[in-house]
Amino acid sequence: MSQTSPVITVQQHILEEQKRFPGSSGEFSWLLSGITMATKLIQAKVRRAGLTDILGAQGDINVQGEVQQKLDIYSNEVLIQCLSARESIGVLASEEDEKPLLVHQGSENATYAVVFDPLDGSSNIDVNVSVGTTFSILRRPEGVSLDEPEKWVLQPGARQIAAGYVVYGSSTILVYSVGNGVHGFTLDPAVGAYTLSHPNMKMPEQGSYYSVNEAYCDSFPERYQQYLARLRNGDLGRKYSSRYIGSMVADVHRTLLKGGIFMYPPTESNSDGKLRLLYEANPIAFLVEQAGGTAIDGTRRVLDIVPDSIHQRTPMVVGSQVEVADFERFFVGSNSDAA
Ligand code: P6P
Repeated sequence: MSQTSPVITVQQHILEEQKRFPGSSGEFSWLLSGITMATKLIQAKVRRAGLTDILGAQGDINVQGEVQQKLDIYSNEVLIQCLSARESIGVLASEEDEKPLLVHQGSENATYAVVFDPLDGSSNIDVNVSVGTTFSILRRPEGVSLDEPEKWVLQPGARQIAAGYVVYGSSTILVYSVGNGVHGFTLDPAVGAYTLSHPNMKMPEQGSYYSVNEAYCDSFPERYQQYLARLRNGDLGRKYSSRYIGSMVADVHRTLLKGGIFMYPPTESNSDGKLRLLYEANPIAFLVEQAGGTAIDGTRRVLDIVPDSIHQRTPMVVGSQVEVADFERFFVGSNSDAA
Protein backbone atom coordinates (compact mmCIF):
# COMPACT_ATOMS: atom_id res chain seq x y z
CA MET A 1 0.00 0.00 0.00
CA SER A 2 1.62 3.25 -1.10
CA GLN A 3 2.30 5.66 1.76
CA THR A 4 1.75 8.69 -0.46
CA SER A 5 -1.60 9.88 -1.83
CA PRO A 6 -1.75 10.23 -5.63
CA VAL A 7 -0.54 13.57 -7.01
CA ILE A 8 -3.33 15.19 -9.02
CA THR A 9 -2.18 18.02 -11.24
CA VAL A 10 -4.47 20.84 -12.29
CA GLN A 11 -4.32 19.52 -15.88
CA GLN A 12 -5.71 16.15 -14.78
CA HIS A 13 -8.35 17.90 -12.70
CA ILE A 14 -9.38 20.21 -15.54
CA LEU A 15 -9.72 17.25 -17.94
CA GLU A 16 -12.05 15.59 -15.44
CA GLU A 17 -14.00 18.79 -14.88
CA GLN A 18 -14.39 19.61 -18.55
CA LYS A 19 -16.34 16.39 -19.07
CA ARG A 20 -19.15 18.48 -17.56
CA PHE A 21 -19.17 20.60 -20.71
CA PRO A 22 -21.06 18.66 -23.39
CA GLY A 23 -19.19 18.55 -26.64
CA SER A 24 -16.11 20.28 -25.29
CA SER A 25 -13.33 18.80 -27.35
CA GLY A 26 -10.59 19.55 -24.86
CA GLU A 27 -10.67 23.22 -25.89
CA PHE A 28 -11.66 24.25 -22.38
CA SER A 29 -8.73 22.47 -20.74
CA TRP A 30 -6.46 23.95 -23.40
CA LEU A 31 -7.86 27.41 -22.54
CA LEU A 32 -7.28 26.96 -18.81
CA SER A 33 -3.75 25.73 -19.49
CA GLY A 34 -3.10 29.21 -20.93
CA ILE A 35 -3.84 30.65 -17.51
CA THR A 36 -1.74 28.09 -15.63
CA MET A 37 1.21 28.68 -18.00
CA ALA A 38 0.95 32.49 -17.73
CA THR A 39 0.70 32.45 -13.94
CA LYS A 40 3.78 30.19 -13.66
CA LEU A 41 5.71 32.78 -15.66
CA ILE A 42 4.30 35.60 -13.52
CA GLN A 43 5.14 33.88 -10.26
CA ALA A 44 8.72 33.30 -11.45
CA LYS A 45 9.06 37.07 -11.87
CA VAL A 46 7.24 37.86 -8.61
CA ARG A 47 9.57 35.48 -6.71
CA ARG A 48 12.63 37.27 -8.11
CA ALA A 49 11.24 40.81 -8.06
CA GLY A 50 13.77 41.94 -5.49
CA LEU A 51 16.67 40.59 -7.55
CA THR A 52 15.97 41.96 -10.99
CA ASP A 53 15.18 45.44 -12.12
CA ILE A 54 11.47 44.77 -12.22
CA LEU A 55 10.48 46.35 -8.95
CA GLY A 56 8.85 49.67 -8.74
CA ALA A 57 6.68 51.76 -10.95
CA GLN A 58 6.97 51.85 -14.71
CA GLY A 59 5.84 55.43 -14.45
CA ASP A 60 2.92 55.11 -16.86
CA ILE A 61 -0.63 55.63 -15.68
CA ASN A 62 -3.08 52.83 -16.57
CA VAL A 63 -6.70 53.13 -17.59
CA GLN A 64 -7.64 53.11 -13.89
CA GLY A 65 -5.53 56.23 -13.34
CA GLU A 66 -3.14 54.12 -11.24
CA VAL A 67 0.66 54.20 -11.54
CA GLN A 68 1.57 51.03 -13.44
CA GLN A 69 4.10 48.78 -11.75
CA LYS A 70 6.56 47.02 -14.06
CA LEU A 71 5.23 43.63 -12.95
CA ASP A 72 1.70 44.77 -13.89
CA ILE A 73 2.84 45.30 -17.45
CA TYR A 74 4.80 42.07 -17.61
CA SER A 75 1.88 40.08 -16.17
CA ASN A 76 -0.57 41.64 -18.59
CA GLU A 77 1.64 40.88 -21.60
CA VAL A 78 2.24 37.29 -20.52
CA LEU A 79 -1.46 36.60 -20.02
CA ILE A 80 -2.31 38.12 -23.41
CA GLN A 81 0.42 36.09 -25.12
CA CYS A 82 -0.53 32.77 -23.53
CA LEU A 83 -4.28 33.25 -23.96
CA SER A 84 -4.00 34.53 -27.55
CA ALA A 85 -2.48 31.16 -28.43
CA ARG A 86 -5.80 29.49 -27.54
CA GLU A 87 -7.96 29.58 -30.67
CA SER A 88 -11.14 29.03 -28.64
CA ILE A 89 -10.74 32.57 -27.20
CA GLY A 90 -12.13 35.48 -29.21
CA VAL A 91 -11.95 38.37 -26.74
CA LEU A 92 -9.64 39.33 -23.86
CA ALA A 93 -10.38 42.16 -21.41
CA SER A 94 -7.83 43.32 -18.87
CA GLU A 95 -7.78 45.78 -16.00
CA GLU A 96 -4.70 47.25 -17.68
CA ASP A 97 -6.31 47.95 -21.05
CA GLU A 98 -9.10 50.42 -21.76
CA LYS A 99 -10.75 48.34 -24.48
CA PRO A 100 -11.23 44.61 -24.96
CA LEU A 101 -8.67 42.91 -27.22
CA LEU A 102 -9.85 40.91 -30.24
CA VAL A 103 -7.93 37.68 -30.84
CA HIS A 104 -8.37 35.18 -33.71
CA GLN A 105 -10.40 37.59 -35.80
CA GLY A 106 -12.96 35.76 -37.83
CA SER A 107 -12.30 32.39 -36.26
CA GLU A 108 -15.66 30.72 -35.80
CA ASN A 109 -14.03 28.52 -33.12
CA ALA A 110 -13.72 31.56 -30.88
CA THR A 111 -16.40 30.93 -28.28
CA TYR A 112 -14.88 32.25 -25.05
CA ALA A 113 -13.98 35.61 -23.56
CA VAL A 114 -11.47 35.85 -20.70
CA VAL A 115 -11.53 38.86 -18.37
CA PHE A 116 -8.67 39.31 -15.93
CA ASP A 117 -6.77 41.49 -13.53
CA PRO A 118 -3.18 40.47 -14.27
CA LEU A 119 -1.72 41.55 -10.95
CA ASP A 120 -4.18 42.62 -8.27
CA GLY A 121 -2.64 44.41 -5.31
CA SER A 122 0.44 45.33 -7.32
CA SER A 123 1.08 48.44 -5.21
CA ASN A 124 2.19 45.95 -2.51
CA ILE A 125 4.92 44.36 -4.64
CA ASP A 126 7.75 46.58 -3.43
CA VAL A 127 7.05 45.63 0.19
CA ASN A 128 6.85 41.89 -0.49
CA VAL A 129 3.16 41.50 0.31
CA SER A 130 1.10 38.81 -1.46
CA VAL A 131 -0.40 39.80 -4.81
CA GLY A 132 -2.70 37.90 -7.16
CA THR A 133 -4.16 37.31 -10.61
CA THR A 134 -7.95 37.03 -11.03
CA PHE A 135 -9.77 35.63 -14.07
CA SER A 136 -13.30 35.11 -15.31
CA ILE A 137 -14.36 33.01 -18.33
CA LEU A 138 -17.53 33.81 -20.27
CA ARG A 139 -19.12 32.13 -23.27
CA ARG A 140 -19.75 34.21 -26.41
CA PRO A 141 -23.41 35.30 -26.23
CA GLU A 142 -25.69 33.88 -28.94
CA GLY A 143 -25.65 35.90 -32.15
CA VAL A 144 -22.86 38.25 -31.05
CA SER A 145 -20.11 38.76 -33.62
CA LEU A 146 -16.43 39.46 -33.17
CA ASP A 147 -17.03 43.11 -34.09
CA GLU A 148 -18.94 43.59 -30.81
CA PRO A 149 -16.22 42.58 -28.28
CA GLU A 150 -17.80 44.54 -25.43
CA LYS A 151 -20.96 42.41 -25.67
CA TRP A 152 -18.83 39.29 -25.09
CA VAL A 153 -17.77 40.59 -21.65
CA LEU A 154 -20.65 42.80 -20.47
CA GLN A 155 -22.55 39.85 -19.01
CA PRO A 156 -23.76 39.33 -15.42
CA GLY A 157 -21.38 37.26 -13.31
CA ALA A 158 -23.98 34.49 -13.02
CA ARG A 159 -23.13 33.66 -16.65
CA GLN A 160 -19.48 32.89 -15.89
CA ILE A 161 -18.62 29.33 -16.88
CA ALA A 162 -15.41 29.36 -14.82
CA ALA A 163 -13.48 31.74 -12.58
CA GLY A 164 -10.47 31.71 -10.34
CA TYR A 165 -7.44 33.43 -8.92
CA VAL A 166 -3.78 32.75 -8.26
CA VAL A 167 -2.36 34.12 -5.03
CA TYR A 168 1.42 34.68 -5.06
CA GLY A 169 2.01 34.36 -1.33
CA SER A 170 4.24 32.17 0.85
CA SER A 171 3.36 29.63 -1.81
CA THR A 172 1.65 30.07 -5.18
CA ILE A 173 -1.89 28.72 -5.10
CA LEU A 174 -4.37 28.50 -7.96
CA VAL A 175 -8.02 28.39 -6.86
CA TYR A 176 -10.65 27.80 -9.53
CA SER A 177 -14.18 26.57 -10.15
CA VAL A 178 -16.13 25.53 -13.22
CA GLY A 179 -19.33 25.52 -11.19
CA ASN A 180 -18.67 22.16 -9.55
CA GLY A 181 -17.12 23.23 -6.24
CA VAL A 182 -13.90 25.15 -5.58
CA HIS A 183 -10.50 23.50 -5.78
CA GLY A 184 -7.03 24.76 -4.82
CA PHE A 185 -3.69 23.74 -6.33
CA THR A 186 -0.30 24.59 -4.87
CA LEU A 187 2.55 25.12 -7.31
CA ASP A 188 5.29 22.59 -6.54
CA PRO A 189 8.45 24.50 -7.51
CA ALA A 190 10.42 21.24 -7.64
CA VAL A 191 8.42 20.02 -10.62
CA GLY A 192 6.72 23.23 -11.82
CA ALA A 193 3.25 21.69 -11.54
CA TYR A 194 0.11 22.94 -9.81
CA THR A 195 -0.88 19.99 -7.61
CA LEU A 196 -4.21 19.50 -5.85
CA SER A 197 -3.81 20.69 -2.25
CA HIS A 198 -7.27 22.04 -1.32
CA PRO A 199 -9.95 19.74 -2.84
CA ASN A 200 -13.56 20.95 -2.65
CA MET A 201 -12.95 24.09 -0.52
CA LYS A 202 -15.86 24.99 1.77
CA MET A 203 -16.04 28.33 3.57
CA PRO A 204 -16.85 27.92 7.31
CA GLU A 205 -20.42 29.03 8.11
CA GLN A 206 -19.01 31.62 10.50
CA GLY A 207 -15.47 32.91 10.99
CA SER A 208 -13.69 35.13 13.47
CA TYR A 209 -12.06 37.72 11.21
CA TYR A 210 -13.46 40.83 9.61
CA SER A 211 -11.47 42.48 6.83
CA VAL A 212 -11.98 46.11 5.81
CA ASN A 213 -9.81 49.23 5.53
CA GLU A 214 -10.86 50.88 8.79
CA ALA A 215 -8.97 54.08 7.89
CA TYR A 216 -12.02 55.03 5.78
CA CYS A 217 -14.54 53.99 8.43
CA ASP A 218 -15.90 57.53 8.97
CA SER A 219 -16.76 57.77 5.27
CA PHE A 220 -18.58 54.42 5.10
CA PRO A 221 -22.39 54.60 4.90
CA GLU A 222 -23.90 54.47 8.41
CA ARG A 223 -25.08 50.86 8.02
CA TYR A 224 -21.47 49.64 7.54
CA GLN A 225 -20.28 51.55 10.61
CA GLN A 226 -23.13 50.08 12.70
CA TYR A 227 -22.35 46.60 11.41
CA LEU A 228 -18.64 46.87 12.27
CA ALA A 229 -19.65 48.00 15.77
CA ARG A 230 -21.78 44.84 16.08
CA LEU A 231 -18.79 42.68 15.15
CA ARG A 232 -16.53 44.49 17.61
CA ASN A 233 -19.17 44.26 20.39
CA GLY A 234 -19.48 40.48 19.96
CA ASP A 235 -23.14 40.79 18.89
CA LEU A 236 -22.67 37.79 16.55
CA GLY A 237 -21.85 35.58 19.51
CA ARG A 238 -18.08 35.59 19.25
CA LYS A 239 -15.04 37.84 19.44
CA TYR A 240 -13.70 39.02 16.07
CA SER A 241 -10.20 40.00 15.08
CA SER A 242 -9.37 42.41 12.25
CA ARG A 243 -7.19 41.28 9.33
CA TYR A 244 -6.62 43.55 6.31
CA ILE A 245 -3.76 42.88 3.89
CA GLY A 246 -4.82 45.45 1.30
CA SER A 247 -4.47 42.87 -1.45
CA MET A 248 -7.95 41.59 -2.31
CA VAL A 249 -6.89 38.12 -3.49
CA ALA A 250 -4.96 37.50 -0.25
CA ASP A 251 -7.82 38.81 1.93
CA VAL A 252 -10.36 36.72 0.02
CA HIS A 253 -8.15 33.60 0.13
CA ARG A 254 -8.00 33.83 3.92
CA THR A 255 -11.77 34.40 4.10
CA LEU A 256 -12.40 31.34 1.88
CA LEU A 257 -10.27 29.19 4.17
CA LYS A 258 -11.09 30.64 7.61
CA GLY A 259 -14.50 32.25 7.09
CA GLY A 260 -15.52 35.72 8.31
CA ILE A 261 -16.22 38.75 6.12
CA PHE A 262 -14.31 40.91 3.62
CA MET A 263 -15.76 44.28 2.66
CA TYR A 264 -14.91 47.17 0.40
CA PRO A 265 -17.78 49.62 1.13
CA PRO A 266 -18.59 52.83 -0.74
CA THR A 267 -16.26 55.62 0.44
CA GLU A 268 -15.91 59.35 -0.20
CA SER A 269 -13.26 58.80 -2.87
CA ASN A 270 -14.94 55.69 -4.32
CA SER A 271 -18.70 56.16 -4.02
CA ASP A 272 -19.27 52.93 -5.99
CA GLY A 273 -16.57 51.08 -4.07
CA LYS A 274 -13.06 50.57 -5.44
CA LEU A 275 -13.15 46.98 -6.69
CA ARG A 276 -14.02 46.30 -10.33
CA LEU A 277 -17.08 44.24 -11.10
CA LEU A 278 -15.99 42.24 -14.13
CA TYR A 279 -12.53 40.98 -13.17
CA GLU A 280 -12.43 41.28 -9.38
CA ALA A 281 -15.91 41.09 -7.83
CA ASN A 282 -17.43 38.58 -10.29
CA PRO A 283 -14.73 35.87 -10.16
CA ILE A 284 -14.53 36.20 -6.37
CA ALA A 285 -18.33 36.09 -6.01
CA PHE A 286 -18.48 32.96 -8.21
CA LEU A 287 -15.89 31.17 -6.05
CA VAL A 288 -17.38 32.37 -2.72
CA GLU A 289 -20.86 31.10 -3.66
CA GLN A 290 -19.44 27.81 -4.94
CA ALA A 291 -17.68 27.43 -1.57
CA GLY A 292 -20.95 27.99 0.33
CA GLY A 293 -20.49 31.70 1.14
CA THR A 294 -22.39 34.83 0.06
CA ALA A 295 -21.33 37.79 -2.11
CA ILE A 296 -23.39 40.99 -2.32
CA ASP A 297 -22.72 44.60 -3.30
CA GLY A 298 -24.35 45.74 -0.06
CA THR A 299 -27.89 45.07 -1.26
CA ARG A 300 -27.85 42.82 -4.36
CA ARG A 301 -26.18 39.53 -5.23
CA VAL A 302 -22.96 40.49 -7.06
CA LEU A 303 -23.54 37.83 -9.73
CA ASP A 304 -26.88 39.38 -10.69
CA ILE A 305 -25.46 42.81 -11.52
CA VAL A 306 -25.78 43.56 -15.23
CA PRO A 307 -22.61 45.48 -16.17
CA ASP A 308 -22.77 48.49 -18.44
CA SER A 309 -19.06 49.25 -18.65
CA ILE A 310 -15.92 47.11 -18.55
CA HIS A 311 -14.16 48.90 -15.71
CA GLN A 312 -17.17 49.70 -13.57
CA ARG A 313 -16.68 49.38 -9.83
CA THR A 314 -18.89 47.91 -7.13
CA PRO A 315 -18.99 47.78 -3.36
CA MET A 316 -18.34 44.26 -2.02
CA VAL A 317 -19.51 42.42 1.08
CA VAL A 318 -18.39 38.80 0.81
CA GLY A 319 -17.91 35.98 3.29
CA SER A 320 -19.53 33.39 5.50
CA GLN A 321 -23.28 32.82 5.59
CA VAL A 322 -23.65 33.99 9.20
CA GLU A 323 -21.78 37.28 8.86
CA VAL A 324 -23.30 38.33 5.52
CA ALA A 325 -26.82 37.24 6.55
CA ASP A 326 -26.46 39.37 9.69
CA PHE A 327 -25.34 42.32 7.57
CA GLU A 328 -28.41 41.91 5.37
CA ARG A 329 -30.89 41.08 8.16
CA PHE A 330 -29.82 43.82 10.50
CA PHE A 331 -30.29 46.50 7.88
CA VAL A 332 -33.28 45.30 5.91
CA GLY A 333 -35.90 48.04 6.26
CA SER A 334 -33.64 50.26 8.35
CA ASN A 335 -32.87 53.73 7.07
CA SER A 336 -29.84 52.19 5.46
CA ASP A 337 -28.05 54.25 2.81
CA ALA A 338 -28.00 52.85 -0.72
CA ALA A 339 -25.53 49.99 -1.08
P1 P6P B 1 -7.24 50.34 -0.18
C1 P6P B 1 -5.30 46.74 -4.55
O1 P6P B 1 -4.90 47.99 -5.08
C2 P6P B 1 -6.81 46.71 -4.52
O2 P6P B 1 -7.34 46.90 -5.79
C3 P6P B 1 -7.30 45.42 -3.90
O3 P6P B 1 -6.44 44.35 -4.13
C4 P6P B 1 -7.37 45.76 -2.42
O4 P6P B 1 -8.35 45.00 -1.75
C5 P6P B 1 -7.74 47.24 -2.45
O5 P6P B 1 -7.26 47.78 -3.68
C6 P6P B 1 -7.08 47.98 -1.31
O6 P6P B 1 -7.53 49.33 -1.40
O7 P6P B 1 -8.03 51.57 -0.55
O8 P6P B 1 -7.75 49.67 1.08
O9 P6P B 1 -5.75 50.54 -0.15
